Amino acid sequence: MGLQSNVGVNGQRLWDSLMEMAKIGSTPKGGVCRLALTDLDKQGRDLFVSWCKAAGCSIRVDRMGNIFARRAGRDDSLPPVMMGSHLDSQPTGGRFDGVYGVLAGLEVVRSLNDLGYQTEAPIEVAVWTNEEGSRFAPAMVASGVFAGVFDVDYGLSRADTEGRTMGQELARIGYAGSEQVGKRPVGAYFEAHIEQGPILEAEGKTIGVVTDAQGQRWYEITLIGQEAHAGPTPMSRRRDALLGASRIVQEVNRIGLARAPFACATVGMVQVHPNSRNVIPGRVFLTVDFRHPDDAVLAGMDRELRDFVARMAAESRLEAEFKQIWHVAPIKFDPRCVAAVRKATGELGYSNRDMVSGAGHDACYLAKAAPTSMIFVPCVDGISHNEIEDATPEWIEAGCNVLLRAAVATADAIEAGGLGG
Ligand code: HGY
Ligand code: MN
Ligand code: MN
Repeated sequence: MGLQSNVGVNGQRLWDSLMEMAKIGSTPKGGVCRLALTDLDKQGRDLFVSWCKAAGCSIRVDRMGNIFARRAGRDDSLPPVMMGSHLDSQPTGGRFDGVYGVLAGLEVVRSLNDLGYQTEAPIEVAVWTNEEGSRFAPAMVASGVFAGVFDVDYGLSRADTEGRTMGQELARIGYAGSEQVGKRPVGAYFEAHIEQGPILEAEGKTIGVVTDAQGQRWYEITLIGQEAHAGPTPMSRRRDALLGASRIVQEVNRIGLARAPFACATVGMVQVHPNSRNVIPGRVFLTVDFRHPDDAVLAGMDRELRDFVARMAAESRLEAEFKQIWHVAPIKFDPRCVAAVRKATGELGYSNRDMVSGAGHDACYLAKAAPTSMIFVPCVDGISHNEIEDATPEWIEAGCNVLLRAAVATADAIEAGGLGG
């Protein structure tokens, strides 16, 4: 039992699979646009399922469209060791965000097949629906249902800006599975992902041993003023919703900067109505994304934003609808899984450092359902959520080698009660 010290994954095969998947929804600057539950997401899912079947896996799909490709273990009654991530992307997404964790999991399966190695517990590769939260909010909603954070009706009712729900879109693309969501034991979960920030590359480190992930709060704010003519309407009489929104954008940035270096504060979406150059905007919808590793600091950012919006709206004679649509607290990954990643990294001799994840990941919710941790690899210039997102084949292979070792060692040590009994 146990992998020989000189075995590893087939980095070229993994790279080729990533580049093949990147053809689906490819965009002009080398990225992808594969929004959740679109026809392109379906194409990516179908390709992944065909590869898993070719690798001898059985396939299950649950009611949230989460896909599980399973490789049998010697004792199939044991809870599986799961790896995975997401295939959906941002509108200007990259070739690695999410896809890397999914296809690295598949490469682990393919490598075990090459080695003729059967783990004690089964191995599963998971694809979580709508991790990005771009088309449907909130992010990570399907892994959240799996972890029992949201109920399945809430998940299926999430609607896009055209009013199409996840339930309708899952049925339309043929991924409305019948399996109940979650409610089954998972021995451990490992997610490989690009860092999506600059630290590993700047420090010349190959592996990020992820110990924690920061918390997030997402808001939707609608400001209501009054449409009026841009010409005859005196400045003093205006109720300009976009002027109000611009003040919120400034304040969001100030709240983040006031808590440097860890706080993050972003207004990513602004919809102006009627969006006509000679009409004073009567209505503006905007989103706010707050992040911090400390939930108490995040709560302070929340209070400051609420107070500011109420005060600014009153002063500007605007109405403000203020909704917090999501809060995920900071999480600590399971020390046993972190240790498995650290041990595998050490055996392989990769330079490494501990990290707190700045981005949210499905692993943040899986951590509520099973012992979980993550493996980061660098990305070029730390750029992600951008078509130019890039990584080197060496980084991609290294992270997958760590995933192979950590997952196999864990699957061979799983006892009926889960990791290490
Ligand atoms: O927003 C995030 O952190 C992730 O990319 N969904
Ligand atoms: Mn991701
Ligand atoms: Mn992302």
